[in-house]
Amino acid sequence: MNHRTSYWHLALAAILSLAVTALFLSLLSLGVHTQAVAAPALPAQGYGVQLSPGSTITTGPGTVVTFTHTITNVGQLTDTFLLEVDPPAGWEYALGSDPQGTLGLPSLLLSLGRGQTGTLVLTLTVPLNQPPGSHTVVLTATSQSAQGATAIVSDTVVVNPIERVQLSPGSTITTDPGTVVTFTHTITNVGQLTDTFLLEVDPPAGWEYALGSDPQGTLGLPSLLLSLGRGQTGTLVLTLTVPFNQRPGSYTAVLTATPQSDQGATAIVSDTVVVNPIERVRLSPGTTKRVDPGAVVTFTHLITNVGQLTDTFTLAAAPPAQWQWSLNTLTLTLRDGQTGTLLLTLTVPHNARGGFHTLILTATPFSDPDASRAVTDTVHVTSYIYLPLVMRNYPPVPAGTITIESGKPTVYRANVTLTLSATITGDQVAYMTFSNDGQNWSAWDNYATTKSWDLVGGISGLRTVYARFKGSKGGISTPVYDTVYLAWDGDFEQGWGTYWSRGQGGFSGHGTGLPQSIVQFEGSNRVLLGTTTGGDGALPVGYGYISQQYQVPANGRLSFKYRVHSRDTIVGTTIGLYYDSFEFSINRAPWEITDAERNARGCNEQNRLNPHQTTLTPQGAGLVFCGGQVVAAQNLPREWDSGWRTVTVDLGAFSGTTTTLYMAVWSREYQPAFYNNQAYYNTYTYVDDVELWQGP
Ligand SMILES: [Ca+2]
Ligand SMILES: [Ca+2]
Repeated sequence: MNHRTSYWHLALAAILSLAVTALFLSLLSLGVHTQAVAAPALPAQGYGVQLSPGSTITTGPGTVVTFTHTITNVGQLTDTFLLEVDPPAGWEYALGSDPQGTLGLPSLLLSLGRGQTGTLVLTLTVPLNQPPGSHTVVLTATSQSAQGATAIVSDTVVVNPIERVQLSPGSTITTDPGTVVTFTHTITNVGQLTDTFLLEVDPPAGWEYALGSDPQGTLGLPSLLLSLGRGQTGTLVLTLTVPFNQRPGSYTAVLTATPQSDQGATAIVSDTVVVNPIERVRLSPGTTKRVDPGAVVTFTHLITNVGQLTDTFTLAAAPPAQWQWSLNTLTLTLRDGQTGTLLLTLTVPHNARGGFHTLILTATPFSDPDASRAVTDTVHVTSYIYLPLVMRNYPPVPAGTITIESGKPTVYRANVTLTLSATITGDQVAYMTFSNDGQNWSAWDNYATTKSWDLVGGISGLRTVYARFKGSKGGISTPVYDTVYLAWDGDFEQGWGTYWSRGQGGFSGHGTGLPQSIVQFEGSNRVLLGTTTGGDGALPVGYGYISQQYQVPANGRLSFKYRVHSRDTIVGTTIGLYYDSFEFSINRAPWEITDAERNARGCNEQNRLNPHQTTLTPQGAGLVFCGGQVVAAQNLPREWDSGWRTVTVDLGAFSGTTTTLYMAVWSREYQPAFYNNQAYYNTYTYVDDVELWQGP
């Protein structure tokens, strides 16, 4: 169909379906035209026309595209507009309108009343052999009453290359790390001739892949050449191997087919692999329990470490809003393959609505927070609509909070001050009771906002205190709790206490070792390792140390202050042997540490000695760092004071274990003249504020 037949077709439709209207409009158009001719002096601003903006369509050769515009008579009077189209060279087109226009070949005349809007439909046929590119068609509307009143818009057709090859669309597969996935595509030669296609794959970085075809292609590693007759369809099989250590996420492989007859007519599709997190933890499924309002309900779950290593899991619950809950533990360390038990206790509010309420329990592995798992438990609360409201809320139940030692992360002794806050509606909070384990409770005390309390004994570690409150009418709150880290006598203000161990010994079978004491220094009690007095030639030889065991919580951190004073060198700059040092180690006693380990820990490197305001992350038992100075022999003795330094030690590698920390000072000599407490150049160290806490 050429543009003329299209045009006639539109005109014929108008005549057949709207003959009366068309006749009327034609007469009206004629009348306006006559008026314009009769009154050429009428000012152009009395007339005006607007066209809606142009747009862009992307298509292939041989297709038909349609652009629709609105045309508005924005003049003061009825007017007739001449509509003209300037298409790309050699393109057929047709223009129709609503209301119907009058034929003015090859253009269109359209009459519109003042303010009236019409619709224009421009149809363009892209030639079959049109090269790819962008082509513009211009549509002009010109007032027949005032020649200056004109509107011009452009539409754009972006022509794609001629299609020669088609690939079936990509798809998405969800899988686990370490698996192999397969995507199958069809490839069709939609060109006019037999053609050969170069098939290439762009896989996610680091992934292995393979590409096969039916019919068989020719290997052109790392690509494939496949010949297909005109209209022939083949099958492509893309195999991707997800690496074992692949992080979770969405990954894309791009498959490209390039016709060798026309390299611009490439077909491209993408396949997507969604990689699940590596499974590290498994929770037994959720259950549903039916209970009355006010009831306490317990859900039991088994948690299994299905990862490859010992791991610590953080447990969290998302209960219905306003519901109180507790878990028997908030962190749990399990060996690989080990299973633990979780007890989740919920208190259904007295005013809970009847029906189903859900609770989500989440376990997050410390080793890989992306691999958390969640299960949902459901509480079916029974409705008792016949119960009087006053009965359902009787007796009133208090709600409260407990804070240990004003919220400090660490305390140094078992006796702490608890701060309490409780409220109740329709009653008074009258009593309170406490527990160190949530099971054995103290006798009811009169309610007060503070309470002196003793944490449970045992070695340094995490402590929990629970509280319950009771109203004068007998309503008892669910337990609330707070936690604190007990680091026994880490401030030394009350002496060594029971949990610090200390000792001393010689070096290479000589000397008695160094003393350890608690001294007043700068206004506070500090540990002194070694002695501040004693002359050259009469100083002790050997080591002195302090140590303590800690039950390390999940994400445990230890910090302390130290200050080294030395007149000696830590290591002989020519002979490479160690003289005087301060040494901090975990699960390895001072006398077990070798010079090779000291070298490995940087004790002979100026910039690794005496760490300050830094976090060290030991991966296992052994020496963590050294303190001391490096001085050439000809410069000895040299007075040196490190000043107070603070280090934090990330005990993550020791989570959930009982761990022993050692701090030692050494005085070493290598010649018989100085053996047996005849050492030169004194070294001593202060230590204070040994704290245990939980990291971020
Ligand atoms: Ca102190
Ligand atoms: Ca010395």
